[in-house]
Amino acid sequence: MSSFKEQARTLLQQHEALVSKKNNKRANGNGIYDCYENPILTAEHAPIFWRYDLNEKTNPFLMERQGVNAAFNSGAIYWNGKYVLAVRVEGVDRKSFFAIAESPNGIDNFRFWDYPITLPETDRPDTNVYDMRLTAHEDGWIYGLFCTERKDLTRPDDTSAAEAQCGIARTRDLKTWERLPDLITYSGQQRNVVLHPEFIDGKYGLYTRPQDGFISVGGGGGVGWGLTETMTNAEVKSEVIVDPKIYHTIKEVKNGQGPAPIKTAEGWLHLAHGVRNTAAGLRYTLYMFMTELARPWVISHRPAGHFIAPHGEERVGDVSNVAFSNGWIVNEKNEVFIYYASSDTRMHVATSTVEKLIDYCKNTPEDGLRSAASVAVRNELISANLHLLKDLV
Ligand code: M1P
Repeated sequence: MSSFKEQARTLLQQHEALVSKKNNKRANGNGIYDCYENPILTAEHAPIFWRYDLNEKTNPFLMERQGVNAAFNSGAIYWNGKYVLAVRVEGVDRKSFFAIAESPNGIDNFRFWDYPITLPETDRPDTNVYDMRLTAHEDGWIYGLFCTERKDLTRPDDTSAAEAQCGIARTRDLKTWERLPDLITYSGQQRNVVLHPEFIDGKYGLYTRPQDGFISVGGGGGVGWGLTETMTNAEVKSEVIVDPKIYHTIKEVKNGQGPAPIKTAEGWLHLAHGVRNTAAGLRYTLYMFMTELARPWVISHRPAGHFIAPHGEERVGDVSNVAFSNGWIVNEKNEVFIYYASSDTRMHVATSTVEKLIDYCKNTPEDGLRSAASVAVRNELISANLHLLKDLV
């Protein structure tokens, strides 16, 4: 065999070993969810044939011709018994695109479909697309709402000036996608827009995140809520902030809805990200809240603090100190698979159950917003526990 063939075969074998690696649960979970030893998707999970020209004549050095930089912020859906992610894949050219990866068990063996999603453009082409939220809506369509980023044409001399808006596409098979006009709102820019899965009085409900600038939300921000008559020309005429950013909390600088909420008998479970500033830069963590069943925009339970924060190796990546989620899955056994990315680089899973997440939301104290209030609520726990200790040791 030629050395080219041998090298190519080695690449394929190494890739297969990575993709088929078993992912074991980590010991010593926190009772709320379990974490796993390995990331479920990385840049190296991208198929070899996406990256290398495998023709010896045109690529005698077997060079990686089109490198992949990261695989992160993935939408998720339970689809024909498979755990399916719409992954944000970022090439080394910094352009993101969406690609479907599926797994038989939700924890390992995620494999990309052969081709990334071919996403039609609008009349104003996207420069970059990312962070798709998948919603199987009761109207029968699967919607993918994502951020479409374009140059801010009002600032032609600033090569970093960008504009974020909500792009919308829909599909019935995750293969063929129909692009719809971008969402119209009256709030400057938008990112982290998520479609609620059920009609509200015959209208579509959207969680929004109004922002004044591209990175900074400015005077805007918070998780917003609005209604649109149609998704084919979606327009939210008025937005209300249902979960504001708050001083000296994990969502002090900005926040945003994660995936579409999960419906339970006791209300809707929500996952979101909150951002605070530090001397080392922004820190993104995930938090949860619950909303009323009939009014999914009204919060009923607000556990304090973060639910998932980047830990260990997760803390380092292209944008360090970031945990971000835009996808989770509940299966027929009410098990919940929380897909989160670390540091804009790779994907992980944490598993829990609907029952545990409701318990977490209902029984974790709210943020008292002052150190003294935090001490008071911790003292309640300590005094209730102290006389129980002797029975436990
Ligand atoms: O880099 C961290 C995240 O930053 C943005 O999120 P937000 O709009 O809340 O600041 C997004 O670009 C997201 O993709 C990214 O993970």
